[in-house]
Amino acid sequence: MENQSSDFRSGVVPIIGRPNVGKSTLLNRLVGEKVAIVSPKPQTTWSRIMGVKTLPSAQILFVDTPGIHDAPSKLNRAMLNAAKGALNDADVILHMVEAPDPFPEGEKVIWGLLQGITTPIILVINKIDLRGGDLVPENPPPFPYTTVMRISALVGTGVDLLEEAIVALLPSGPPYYPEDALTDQTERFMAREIIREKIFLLTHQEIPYSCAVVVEEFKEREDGMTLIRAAINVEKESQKGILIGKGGKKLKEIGSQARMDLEQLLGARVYLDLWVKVAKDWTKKDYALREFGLT
Ligand SMILES: Nc1nc2c(ncn2[C@@H]2O[C@H](COP(=O)(O)OP(=O)(O)OP(=O)(O)O)[C@@H](O)[C@H]2O)c(=O)[nH]1
Ligand SMILES: [Mg+2]
Repeated sequence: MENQSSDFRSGVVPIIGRPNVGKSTLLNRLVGEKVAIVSPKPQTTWSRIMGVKTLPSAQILFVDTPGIHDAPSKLNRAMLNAAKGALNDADVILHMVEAPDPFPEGEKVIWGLLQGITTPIILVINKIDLRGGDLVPENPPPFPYTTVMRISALVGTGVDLLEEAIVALLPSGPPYYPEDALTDQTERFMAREIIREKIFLLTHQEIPYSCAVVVEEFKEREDGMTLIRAAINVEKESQKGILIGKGGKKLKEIGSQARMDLEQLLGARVYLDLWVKVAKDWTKKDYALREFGLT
């Protein structure tokens, strides 16, 4: 490979943190493309998502993870395992917190996970664009970080400096992926995620957390159109009604917004067929989590 030389650096860099602190926003900003879905609701990300950044002298494999918090449900446990799993084989870890209150009570869970890990850990204080975000916390973080960086993933402030700090900590090594690679996700997986994002943006309360999207068919037709058929599994009949909406309006809106994003992603016209079915109490069943690709 062209940029392979003895001083090339490469490594795996997971981004962990509580829900909603801006991990997926940072991943997209670093990679320069939208590879992870983002919403104002906590627990948007349910699985690990890799984003590849290739620089002239380094390749960084960022790994976005589900937000870490203490909750007993099976789905949350699966999400926690996905986040924990990303810490294995990491070369540098980013622990993201948010300004203006970077160290709430919930942060203890994460410090517990990081205890004893010898990999360099960067504390990334995000959202410094918010009111009060420029204030430096009075007490130093109660954890021995390698370094502390302050950024706004949304605006871009400090992101270049963060990238430099990461590269400086990476080991020497060849690139893992071709230089134009952005992610290791399949188009099928990205289709699932895009549909989930629209559900997170357009529905409320427990609905987004009760929807498991399964892409059942993904086919490029001879006329150049891509046919995508996906089932949205909800936990109970009443949620089905809410998701479909009056006269099918809500589901249509989800479908049309998802279709627009999919067409942009695939560079092709998309026929998106969404249907809703009830998989009773799926969030409580191990086999359902497995079947829906969440464990
Ligand atoms: N003001 C401001 N908002 C931000 C910033 N970064 C992210 N956000 C917003 O914070 C919300 C959550 O962002 P996400 O990137 O989905 O957060 P996350 O940590 O991936 O969340 P989970 O996947 O739920 O764990 C979204 O509304 C973002 O637009 C930032 O730097 N400044
Ligand atoms: Mg996320």
